[in-house]
Amino acid sequence: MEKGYRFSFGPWNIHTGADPFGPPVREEFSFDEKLDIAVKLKFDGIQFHDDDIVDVNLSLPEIEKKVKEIKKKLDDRNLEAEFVAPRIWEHPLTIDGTFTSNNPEARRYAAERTKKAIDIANLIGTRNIVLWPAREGSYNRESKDAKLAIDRFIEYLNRALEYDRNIRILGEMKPNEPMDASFCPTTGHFLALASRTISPERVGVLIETAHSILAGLEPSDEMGFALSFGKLWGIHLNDQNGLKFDEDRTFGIVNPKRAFSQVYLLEKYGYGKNGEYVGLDVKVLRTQKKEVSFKHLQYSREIFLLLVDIVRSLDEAKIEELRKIQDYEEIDYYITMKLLGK
Ligand code: XLS
Ligand code: MG
Repeated sequence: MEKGYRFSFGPWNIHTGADPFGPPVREEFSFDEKLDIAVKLKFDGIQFHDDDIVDVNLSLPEIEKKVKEIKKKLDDRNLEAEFVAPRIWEHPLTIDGTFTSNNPEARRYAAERTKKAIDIANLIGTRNIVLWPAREGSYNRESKDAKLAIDRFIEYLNRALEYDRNIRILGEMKPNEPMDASFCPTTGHFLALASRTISPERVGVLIETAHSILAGLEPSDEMGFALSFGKLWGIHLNDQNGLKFDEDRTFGIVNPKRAFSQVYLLEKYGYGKNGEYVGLDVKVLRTQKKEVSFKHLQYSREIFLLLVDIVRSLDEAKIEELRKIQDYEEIDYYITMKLLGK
């Protein structure tokens, strides 16, 4: 814990630099090395996809054995699994999505794979299931039925909630990529959908900075929305330079003021006090050499903590007063000067 916050990242955040347009440019760190990097950089938790932990095609006893081994590696390093996310978007059956696919086999696959992810989550010691519905959208409007897609989305969530009465689902919504348009593009959409499930109290959100920006929204406003509903159970902090592809840059590196706004709100409403992690989802620049390919994690954490200091140094009464007289020019100047160290 530093300044009251616990930090996490996923093993995919340290990678070889392969992208849709080119091959790897660095050697992969081993799983154990990645855990050691987490310890060295003072992280407390690891985020997982189901298959980051174990080959999901193994038999149940084999899965149990393997997950136990991984759990021991975490315990030995004083690390915790923050969540498990079913990676439902890579199977050949799911080229056009899973639970919204027109192919009933793909829909069945989604349900089964998610049950497996839930079993793995239980074994690794977390009740948090993160759902990024990668391909649950369309390339062109008439390819799928947009109303039916939402009904199927709810049915999928219900099956998971029913399968295990203890898990919680954290929806991580994203408006596009790889699809042209996602059926459930934002936090608000997902919470509306959650209210129609069999256990709305076990459905919340994980908000990723870049995803909000890609939806043309302010990440801190999305966070405020979820906080007001008591539903901000996870975050993926990063940064993004406008409406492009999902860049997953170091937190605060593109737009420090936007990063500040997120920390300001998280700090004000006690994010983390119920065990929530400050999660990162950041990509290494392709140009980094292997031995310096985790600076994005180190600096994201560092920038977050520096912003916490700035937030804590603010004269809240002054901000309240300026809000009262509606002198927003002065608020902007005050905060900008603080960010510039004045
Ligand atoms: C992709 C998502 C993904 C999730 C985990 O855009 O951010 O990485 O965080 O499935
Ligand atoms: Mg993410």
